[in-house]
Amino acid sequence: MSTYTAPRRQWERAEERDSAVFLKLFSLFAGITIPFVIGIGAWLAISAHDAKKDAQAAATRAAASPATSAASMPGMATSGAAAAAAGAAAAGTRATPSFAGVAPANADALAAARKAYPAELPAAPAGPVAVVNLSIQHRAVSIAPGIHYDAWTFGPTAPGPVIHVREGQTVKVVLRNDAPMPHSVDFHAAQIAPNVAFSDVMPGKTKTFSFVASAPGVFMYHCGTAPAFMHIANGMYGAIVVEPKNLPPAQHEYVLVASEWYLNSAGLDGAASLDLTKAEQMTPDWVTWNGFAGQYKAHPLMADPGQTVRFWVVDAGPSLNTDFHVVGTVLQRAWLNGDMVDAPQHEIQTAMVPAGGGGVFDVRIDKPGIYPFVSHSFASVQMGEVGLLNVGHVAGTMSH
Ligand SMILES: [Cu+2]
Repeated sequence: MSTYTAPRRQWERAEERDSAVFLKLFSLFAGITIPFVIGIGAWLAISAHDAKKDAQAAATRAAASPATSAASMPGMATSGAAAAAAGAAAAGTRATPSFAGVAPANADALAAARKAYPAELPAAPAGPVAVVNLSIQHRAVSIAPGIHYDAWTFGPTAPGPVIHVREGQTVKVVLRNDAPMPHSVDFHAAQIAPNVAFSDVMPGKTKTFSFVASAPGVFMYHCGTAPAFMHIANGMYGAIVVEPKNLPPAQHEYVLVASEWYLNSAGLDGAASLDLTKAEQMTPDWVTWNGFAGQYKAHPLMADPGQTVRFWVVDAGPSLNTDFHVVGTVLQRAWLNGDMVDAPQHEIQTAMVPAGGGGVFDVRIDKPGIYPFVSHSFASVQMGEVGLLNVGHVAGTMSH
């Protein structure tokens, strides 16, 4: 017992001594640091006040003289509205109100008269090398009936052209920048050093790089110039199909690229630009298949009963996923995530296609009718991500 007690008392005494020393040291430390901390606090308060004043002044300047502000920001929007939005965001102001569903009185006539983005998968070039020419442009595009947007594009449309190659082909990309600011292209199908291949191309310049399309599936390509978020939101994306060997045949193959649009105005009278705050909050005005709300309602995709229809789906985002679903059937084959190395899954009701990802889906419909294809995340349908597959060339339409 004694052999146990004595060491314990020694330990207690040692602790008391340590406590006394600690209290002295703490008093000394506090005496030095508390006034210092108070001083830092006061300095931070003054700095925050100054920063707020600076941000407000910057926002006012951006709104007053948008073109100059945009030009002074490398990699940022050249449009005044986007620059103003960036300035406003710095000041902590809010996004513009929603313009979802805004439509002129003649919206149906405009939708019918407009030629739809071609969803049919184009043929893959023959030979070992597929040459892909992409020209980058800044141009106004139409994203819904009567709604215009100042887009940045690959080619004349957003999305850019559908690229179709075969597994194992070498893809030679020739990228020409006809826009007034740096841009680039990032191919998700490539396995390549991105700092070299995907680097910026200056206005008026061309760059060439090649990669071997060794991974089959359907992939996104997009501008990767910083901030890539803004470049994608402005329309710089498209789909590349890398067709695997020994794929079961399909009578119709359609490519669908989903994306969201975030507008700083309705886009009815003049073209809208990006509302960056709205994009950051992921509250789009429009969500589209192939860049135009509801275009395959006015111009349905066609098939005959009993035919296999293959959908090659990419979700370009920039931020929302697509939950692919065809009303009135199931996805008989579903290559989820665009994985075409492994066998597909079967009889799926809804398949998620993530932002920046793809999926390949076969349906075979025996009964004539009109079958909507949607994102079953239904807010996106409300904002335009809906089209129709007309099986058997039947009359009529269907809303969803
Ligand atoms: Cu770009």
